[in-house]
Amino acid sequence: MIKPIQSLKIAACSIALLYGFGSTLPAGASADTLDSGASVNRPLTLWYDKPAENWNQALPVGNGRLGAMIYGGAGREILQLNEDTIWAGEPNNNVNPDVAPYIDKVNDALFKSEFTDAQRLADKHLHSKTNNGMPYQTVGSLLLEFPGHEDFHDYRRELDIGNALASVSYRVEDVRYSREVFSSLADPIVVVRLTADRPGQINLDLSFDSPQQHRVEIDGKRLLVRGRGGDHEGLEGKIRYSTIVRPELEGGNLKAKEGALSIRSADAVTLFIATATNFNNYRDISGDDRKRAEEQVASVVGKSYPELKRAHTDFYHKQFQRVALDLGSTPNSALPTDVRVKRFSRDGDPALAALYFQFGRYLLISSSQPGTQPANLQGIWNPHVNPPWESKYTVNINTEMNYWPAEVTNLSELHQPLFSMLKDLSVTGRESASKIYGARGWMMHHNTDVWRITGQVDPAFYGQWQGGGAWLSQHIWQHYLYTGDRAFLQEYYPVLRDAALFFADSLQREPETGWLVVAPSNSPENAYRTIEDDIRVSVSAGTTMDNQLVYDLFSAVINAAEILEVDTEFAEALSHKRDQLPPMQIGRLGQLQEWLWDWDDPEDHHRHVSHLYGVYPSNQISPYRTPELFSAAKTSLEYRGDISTGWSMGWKVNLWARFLNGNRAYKLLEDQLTLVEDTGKEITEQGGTYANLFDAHPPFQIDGNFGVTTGIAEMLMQSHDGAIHLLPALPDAWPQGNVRGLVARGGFVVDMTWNEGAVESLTVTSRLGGNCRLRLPSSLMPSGEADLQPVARGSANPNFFFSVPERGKPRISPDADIGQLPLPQVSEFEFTTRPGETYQFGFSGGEAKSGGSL
Ligand code: FUC
Repeated sequence: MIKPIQSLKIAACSIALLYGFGSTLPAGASADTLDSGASVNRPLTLWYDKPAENWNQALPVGNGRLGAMIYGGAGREILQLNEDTIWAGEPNNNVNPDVAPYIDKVNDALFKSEFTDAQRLADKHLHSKTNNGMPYQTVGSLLLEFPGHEDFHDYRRELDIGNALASVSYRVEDVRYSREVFSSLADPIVVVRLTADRPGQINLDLSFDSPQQHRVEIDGKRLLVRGRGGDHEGLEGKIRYSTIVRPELEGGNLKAKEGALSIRSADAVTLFIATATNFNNYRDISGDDRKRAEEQVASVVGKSYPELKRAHTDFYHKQFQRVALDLGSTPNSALPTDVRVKRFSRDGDPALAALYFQFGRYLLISSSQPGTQPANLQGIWNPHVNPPWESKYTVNINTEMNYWPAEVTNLSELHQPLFSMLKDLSVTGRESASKIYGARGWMMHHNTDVWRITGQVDPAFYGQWQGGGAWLSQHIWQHYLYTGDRAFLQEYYPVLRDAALFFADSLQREPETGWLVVAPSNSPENAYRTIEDDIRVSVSAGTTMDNQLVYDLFSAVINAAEILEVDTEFAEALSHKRDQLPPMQIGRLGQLQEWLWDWDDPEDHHRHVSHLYGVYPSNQISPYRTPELFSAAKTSLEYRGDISTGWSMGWKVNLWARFLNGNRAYKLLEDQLTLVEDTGKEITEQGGTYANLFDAHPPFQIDGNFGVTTGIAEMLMQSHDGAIHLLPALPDAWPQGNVRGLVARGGFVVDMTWNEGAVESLTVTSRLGGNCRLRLPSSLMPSGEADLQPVARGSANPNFFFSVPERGKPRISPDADIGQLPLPQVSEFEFTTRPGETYQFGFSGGEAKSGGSL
């Protein structure tokens, strides 16, 4: 039986007492709030005692497609709005065919070790001549002015991520005003509800503003905005959008005045906010935005506010409530969220770590639903027309990181927008494969946008990287490993196969070693030398990350072809080529080499840790199977250091979890949960967390949220290395807790409690059946409902979903001194499961703390 931790329950009650819920909330507002169960859900709430002063303090709501940032001002509310298909420009691909002849020239220079010349050539020729991708853009902002509310008191605003509801509540004199906002997961609109605890008190002026080209019309009793996406880098803005704001009044009256709506003396007001565009898909923008927006509003007219809210929260609960996490609680749980972040590393606040974990799941639910665009660099939340990095899809880490939580945190269907994008890219990417590299299949470089561009973006230093298709396609295979969904695999197999076909056609033979390498490419965004006149050299052949990516891609296709009983010869050809990829190499410093040659600099603290892809998200490097590589990879990460951009620290939480070092993973979590005040657009390499819990690169970038969410899951459970490893990297800071609903490969759902650092009870629900193998500290003895068999260390797991790669021996520099890492002593047990069955276990044994400080 899974028992809730008593102290957590007590803490939740004491927060309620401290802040007097029920006693201070007005009757009008609390009815709705209490109705949703929010008041009993305090651990899942972000809250603040003053309005947001900037965007990074405002609170996000979203339904995958429509987003809003809520500032919560008393006299003036700003709802900054987004719709996920509002981008600048028009259908296009930025492939530059003139690049083609220079690919061989750059490779010739690389293979003659003329690296600086190779970079010069690449800088001059290897770039798009049309554009570097289009920016994702805001709709604009709905402004709500409440005359006379400048003097307010008893203020509170919050985001209840247990119910996906934002709210604001305050008093002016003795009247309490309340607002509730959500972006409906059940209906195509954002809903705002305004109430007061006395009748006739709602006075409101509604207007709209936007940095986009737009016009505002008063259309009867509604605001109608007609806007267009921007022109950018020579492309005309051809996205058209319509936003309709329809107020529903209870009592009072509404008048139009100078582009605004004026509401007086209402008892309550509900706003329906719809936004639609003409976007059908990346090559078809012939939709009727106005008609769509009208239909969206029409679909909710006649529905009451409680009805709309209930439909939304019911939908949300079905996804969100699949996972629960308790890490314990301290008095800091009762503080406003920004204060908690400020104090996290000083005081410890396990409930904030759990909140941050769940906030990542909230953000994925709110920014990526089947049928929407995938979450971009800012998810769906962006106030700019020209945001940092255009808020596109950067695929040399960031987009992948956005989807790391999807499977393990039980939100598998939210992966779908990424798969749809992959289908598009497998079409547009044929152009870059054929016109630039003369290859079949498809490929992309390090960026794309809503138009699915696949040419080089930015100067060659960044843009000449060929691994986009190889990395993104891994998600297809990973989804299969978690779900066993053969029909899905069949549907997406062509995308996977053709990503591999590109590399099968384009790998180059490195003359000195005879290995097959990707060239010209780079180890994302990192230089291996800097020449005096300021030329930084990144362009290279056979980087470790590319080798690892192609290895995994080929392996996935070989396995998929076998499962689907297709393409036997192609799979054999891939297998032959896979054998000729460079091995991983351990360099003179005992480090995992980042490049083909031993160029690593121990002073290099670059944010990207690309060669550690083999540790996470891949499983090519393992403590028990490849101890030398494991040690070398760890040495590389030590050299890289901890503090970095938000997403880099998010990656490192996962990496330290995979290095079975819970305390170091926790240290990175502390680094990430460091409050960053809004610094405008300043871009630095010291990240952290904004007051609203958004990841600060800085500036805001959502990947860090998703990276840390996954990292926390990896600290508690891992399934990449042949078994389900329970509590592989539990930090000393979380001696007791419980988690419900994490998903392991093979479709095993894991619930467990732990105490004094050791797992105490475990429930495994098997979705697919098959062999379930558990890895535990050797001092623990499991017992339970199933016939548990001890397993000899190193024996293969008969469950296919737990297959591990056989990567071959690394090459080791004669100068390398590879220390023997002490590994935790673990034992493995396995049992046979049937689909849909649940199995419970208890554990006996002593001081069983696992993975705190390897
Ligand atoms: C990559 C990273 C940057 C930033 C950008 C969006 O280029 O190196 O740090 O995250 O993507």
